[in-house]
Amino acid sequence: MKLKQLVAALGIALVASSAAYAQDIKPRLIRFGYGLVENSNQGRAVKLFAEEVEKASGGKMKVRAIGAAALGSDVQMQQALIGGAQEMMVGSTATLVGITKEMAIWDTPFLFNNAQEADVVLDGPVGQKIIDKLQEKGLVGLVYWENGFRNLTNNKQPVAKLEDLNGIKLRVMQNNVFLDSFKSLGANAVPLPFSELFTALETKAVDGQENPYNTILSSKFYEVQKYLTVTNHVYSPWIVLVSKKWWDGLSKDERDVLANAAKKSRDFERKDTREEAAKALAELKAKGMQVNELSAAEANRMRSKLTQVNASIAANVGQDLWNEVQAAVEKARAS
Ligand code: TF8
Repeated sequence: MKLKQLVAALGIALVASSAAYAQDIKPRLIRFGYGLVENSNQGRAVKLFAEEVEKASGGKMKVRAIGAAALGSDVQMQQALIGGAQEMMVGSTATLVGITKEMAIWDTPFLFNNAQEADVVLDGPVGQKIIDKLQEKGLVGLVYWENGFRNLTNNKQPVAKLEDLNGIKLRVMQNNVFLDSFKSLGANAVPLPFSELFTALETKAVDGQENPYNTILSSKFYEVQKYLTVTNHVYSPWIVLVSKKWWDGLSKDERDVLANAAKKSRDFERKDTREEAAKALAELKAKGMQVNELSAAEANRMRSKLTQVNASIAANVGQDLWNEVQAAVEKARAS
């Protein structure tokens, strides 16, 4: 090798190694917990997130995805993140209300008319403002995913009118808005973690529950629930969370890897969820569920009962934030 070539080769080697060093990334193991099964919209998106993180970090950051609530219910995992015993999770915003009261805004019945409105508001400034509130509680929120529009199932009778809910023992998420909403509909609302729901339905400890079609399908609720009523009573987001204790020890590059992978997972998850939801109702019927739609009159009666909780949500999250969200929804609706 001539001297000139040697110098050139050395130069290339130097540039290459400094590029690797420019990325300040250490070997990291990320325990990422979630509540649904692996073969669900949630599980598929966690898998994509894990792949993106590994790719972008040159294999240094490894995500160990742990589904089916094997690390605990949403509430238990949130506490593990706050304490620093677990790095990441995805779960419902509804179960965060006890930690960050502003999250209750996403429990507002009929807040969004469609998923596009939800995307614009959740990804916009007010969605970010609510995510930022988590920091003082020891959590970092990265992105919202779609859980989806919730629908009612039960094992007692078809719910065609408001009165049909009387006395139905209905599992709700561990959250006062959901508790109050379904009590005001006349149901006997029982808060339970999702991880206990299938067994509670199977053993008839509760008669019914409410969740998006995707979850009714992936969690096999059709095996233990006969009737499905199309109510679309609320749009539930999921939120991807990081332990702030752990996050604070990461480099800027490591944080960027997570934030970018989270955005990719969000786009993938929403598309996947919507495609699945579009087919899920037919599948649930094929599995034997009896599906009914509410008449316009009954839907309105339910709607007016459910929206009675709006004033208390506004009082809890603060009137200013409530107004800001309403304005953002109106803007999204008009665009
Ligand atoms: C519920 C939620 C659940 C989520 C999931 C376990 O009914 O809709 O789907 O919390 O992350 O609890």
